[in-house]
Amino acid sequence: MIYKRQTISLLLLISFCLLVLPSAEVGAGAGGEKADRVINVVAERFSFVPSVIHLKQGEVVELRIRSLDTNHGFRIREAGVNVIVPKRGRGDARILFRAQEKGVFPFDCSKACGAGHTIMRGRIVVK
Ligand SMILES: [Cu+2]
Repeated sequence: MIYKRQTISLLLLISFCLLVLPSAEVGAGAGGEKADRVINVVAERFSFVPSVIHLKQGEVVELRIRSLDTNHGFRIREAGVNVIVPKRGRGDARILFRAQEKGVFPFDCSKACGAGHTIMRGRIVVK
């Protein structure tokens, strides 16, 4: 019975790691890769500032997105990124973005935040 209990504890620990580690990777340069620079982005109904982010191909940047009001979302469909930006005073959302290819990568708010939610968008331009 003791053996069984230990097995269950181990399974719980593994589940915990599986659940927690992938989200930690979204954070500040975790997972081994370091950002070349940090770009602060402010979210507020119904815009992101800056709304256009210019990057050089090959750059790795950490986007730190913080809200001045309610919860927002920050989604870059092409990069498979979709995070919640916590409401004012609750910290920020951090993502590592690798500018591997040239192009325009639109981002938008993915969390319904009011009447202008659908116009809350911007783009990353990689040259
Ligand atoms: Cu929104």
